[in-house]
Amino acid sequence: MASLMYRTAGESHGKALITLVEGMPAGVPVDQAFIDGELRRRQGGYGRGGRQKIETDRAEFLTGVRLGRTIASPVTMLIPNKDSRLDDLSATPPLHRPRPGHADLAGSVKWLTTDCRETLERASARETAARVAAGALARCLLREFGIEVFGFVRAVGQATAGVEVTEANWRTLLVAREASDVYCPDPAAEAGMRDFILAQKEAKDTAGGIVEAHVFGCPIGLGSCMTWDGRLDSRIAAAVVGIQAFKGVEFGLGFETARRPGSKVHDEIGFDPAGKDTPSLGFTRGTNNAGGLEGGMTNGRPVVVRGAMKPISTLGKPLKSIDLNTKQPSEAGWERSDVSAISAASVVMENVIAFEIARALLEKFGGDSLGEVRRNYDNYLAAARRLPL
Ligand code: EPS
Repeated sequence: MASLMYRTAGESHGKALITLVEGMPAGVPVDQAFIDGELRRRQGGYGRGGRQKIETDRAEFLTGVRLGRTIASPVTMLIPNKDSRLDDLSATPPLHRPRPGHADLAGSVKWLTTDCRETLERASARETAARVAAGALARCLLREFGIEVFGFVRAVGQATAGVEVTEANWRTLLVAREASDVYCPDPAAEAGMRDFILAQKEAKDTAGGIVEAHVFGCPIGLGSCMTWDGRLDSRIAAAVVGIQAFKGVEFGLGFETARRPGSKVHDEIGFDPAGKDTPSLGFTRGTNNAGGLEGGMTNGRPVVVRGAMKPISTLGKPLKSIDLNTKQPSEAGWERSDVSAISAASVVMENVIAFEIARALLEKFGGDSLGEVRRNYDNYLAAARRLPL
């Protein structure tokens, strides 16, 4: 049985994006409408450029699924690029003037070329569609165990959503988020976010922001403190900072924990027998400053992650750069892009986190079929409830 992993392939203006997912157990119901819905959500959001009017992303399953369920073989999904023009030099001409903040300069030197296009086509955030497909497929498995993920835009410019997300209110907030074209469930903050993005558009500038995700329903003990790369927070951090343009990640109270004394940080432990049949086994916490992770393991509280995205590096009013062929000063290259992709980034973060949770779930409860995973999951929770054995 392979451990759960995924790879992607594809360039922004190539024929298609491809996702390969290995290690899914047999029998997981594949919710095509949900996966395509996540792909559609990733295409949206205030501040997107012209490309999203061209594409209608949809995952075509090439392998690994029969009659709507996984069959344990590697799953491949194909997302066609309608704006496919990589082999047409007039449509995708060489770009010699690297954009500060983009992969252009480092990639061109690394691969010994002065044509930044060879790097930028793969570095492009278009590739995140393939990651969303992987994460959304993983969520089909997570749902079988009552694990749900909710992501949204927390801050853009000086506007910050004031909402507190809880297990009790997140579905209501989801409805508010769905009604928001910035993917922010706080209407007051949303207006400020939109204003900031519009101001950048008018100034031919760009915007980043902060996105947040909450994972509900994880049993205690996913991840491990035994190895650095078995720590679930380490994996989630890598997955989040691995998203194009992400520069930071924090969990729960995050960087603020470093400024406070321990008594104002750590979440005191209680027990409520009424909750003993839930995945948190009845252990309670008054606060969730740890963001649901202690010692690199889930502790029964929601996993809370924030990611910081820098502004898009293709500026309508280009920054100073040089021409790689002449080494003379020049403006950075410009081509069609987004003013802000922060709403899309919230969808991407939600789904890459989901994939890491699913990977940890299968490491703990792994089996060749969904039924076997479920039995392992149930046996573990039953044993944990019986403690002390
Ligand atoms: C991107 C540039 C733009 C974005 C793209 C990321 O593409 P284009 O050059 O075709 O206008 O739209 O993002 C997507 C295509 C997407 O689907 O998210 C870049 O340079 O990173």
